Amino acid sequence: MLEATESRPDLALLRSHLCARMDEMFDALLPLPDAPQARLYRAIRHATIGGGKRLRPLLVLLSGNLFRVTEESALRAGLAVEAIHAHSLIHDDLPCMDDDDLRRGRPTVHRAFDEATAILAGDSLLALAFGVLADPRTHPDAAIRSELVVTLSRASGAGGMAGGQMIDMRSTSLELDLAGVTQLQRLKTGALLAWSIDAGAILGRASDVNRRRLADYAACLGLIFQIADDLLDHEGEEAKAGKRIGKDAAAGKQTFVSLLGAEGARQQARRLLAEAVSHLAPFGAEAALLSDVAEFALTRDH
Ligand code: GRG
Repeated sequence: MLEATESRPDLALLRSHLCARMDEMFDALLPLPDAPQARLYRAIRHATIGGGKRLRPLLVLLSGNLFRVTEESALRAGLAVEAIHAHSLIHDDLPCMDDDDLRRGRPTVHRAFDEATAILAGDSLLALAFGVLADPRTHPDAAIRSELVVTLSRASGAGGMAGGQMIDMRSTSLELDLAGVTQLQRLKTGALLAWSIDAGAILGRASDVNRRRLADYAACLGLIFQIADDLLDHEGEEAKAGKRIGKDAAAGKQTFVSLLGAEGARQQARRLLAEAVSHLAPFGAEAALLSDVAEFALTRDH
């Protein structure tokens, strides 16, 4: 997918190949059984096939490429993080959380099926992710597979994404300031993005110093991504976003836009973009696509 070419590969083209590969891989992993639980499989397939920007697998692929990781290893780690991401979206959309009816331009899982099926679909995806990582096809070295499992468990659990969601659920009453919103988003959104970048480095046995450089890039990327999300929620178009917008403001939640203003948030994102690119400098031209991803995270329209 990322063959060496004279010119820099196009990020949009790469993403479209990756979207197709992710769809094929989820399809192969989730054949519909001729059994009473087929409804659960249909719900999981609804949440995983045919949608999403696939940003997290893209990050695994690009980071892994810096350390000559095989495509199969990177794609399998990418599928694992995408499964956790899909789990989080299904549960986040439930009536007890954000109560959303639209996701990726389609009905949310609990609307297309029902709440119990949506909870089970989310649970199944969480389990699927760790099974994929622990499978020897992801990497022949058990120590590497174990590190992937341990780090993804931290990134997605109470000390990471789920913890961030807990702060988010309480954020209206907490009246967070900029440091508080930054910490919330570092956990809720940033932890999985950071894991995606670290996964490529883990698979490629990168040095501690290179892992640190990529972690610094990831910290900036997570904030850029969230600021863009807040801007889209503030001034984007529902049809393009494929989800309801303006919900955070309606719920009285603090966001980067409510705290900095739209122009202030945009300026902050541009500063973070320059910083993100500076952390990639030691990797030279090989990291050009990671710079492109940071720019895409800011300029995207969905
Ligand atoms: C319920 C355990 C649990 C966690 C929920 C991360 C999270 C916590 C919920 C996800 C919902 C959400 C709106 C998160 C903010 C991050 C964000 C903008 C997610 C959407 O990610 P994209 O834009 O989505 O990468 P696509 O559809 O492109 O995959």
